[in-house]
Amino acid sequence: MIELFAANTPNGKKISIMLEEIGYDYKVTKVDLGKDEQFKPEFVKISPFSKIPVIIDNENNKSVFESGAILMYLADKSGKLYDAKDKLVINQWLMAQMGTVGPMIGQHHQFHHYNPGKSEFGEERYFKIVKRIYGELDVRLKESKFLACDNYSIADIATWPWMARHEWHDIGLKNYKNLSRWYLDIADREAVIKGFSFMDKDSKIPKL
Ligand SMILES: N[C@@H](CCC(=O)N[C@@H](CS)C(=O)NCC(=O)O)C(=O)O
Repeated sequence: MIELFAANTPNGKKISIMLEEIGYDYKVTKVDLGKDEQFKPEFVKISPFSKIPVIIDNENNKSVFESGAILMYLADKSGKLYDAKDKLVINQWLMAQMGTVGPMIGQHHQFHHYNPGKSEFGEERYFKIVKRIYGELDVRLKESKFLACDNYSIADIATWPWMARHEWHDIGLKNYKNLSRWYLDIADREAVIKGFSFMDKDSKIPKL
């Protein structure tokens, strides 16, 4: 049994989707970020930067923080979605999500969605960066079925939940043919549908 500490955000959904994909039993503990629960001392012990997601593996009592590290841990443990022959390329696309896709889209959410009108500079800067990321992902997905290789992997699981907020981005996912094809293919997976609604049973994946 895995205990998942999370909130209903793209970083949280990466892990619920992964747990559904590998078919593990898991229990979700909600960390209410609006109530600053991430700063509670008992949570900081397992999450030194006070961020979700975190897991505790009850089999060995280990805790893991950072979504990329959690995905690698669960992939290694289950032997799924992280093929040894593709590891080098999967690592690159996973790290690109962790270092670029997530942080930049996260800033775009802050300026464009949550705080419009507060900073013209911030809105323009992150709109432009995220638009560029859409284009770059589209180019990659023209040459490759999935982000890292021909097989669905933890790199796709890390990136997809960020694109599932495409309605907030106002960039027009449907105009990016290859990115749309990848997005919709993954959106149809049973594990993704279940993992997406892990905190809100009524939530539906947005289509194009
Ligand atoms: N690099 C981290 C980022 C996690 C992250 O930014 N989590 C956000 C929610 S999506 C959070 O916990 N924010 C609370 C805070 O910073 O106080 C990861 O991928 O796990």
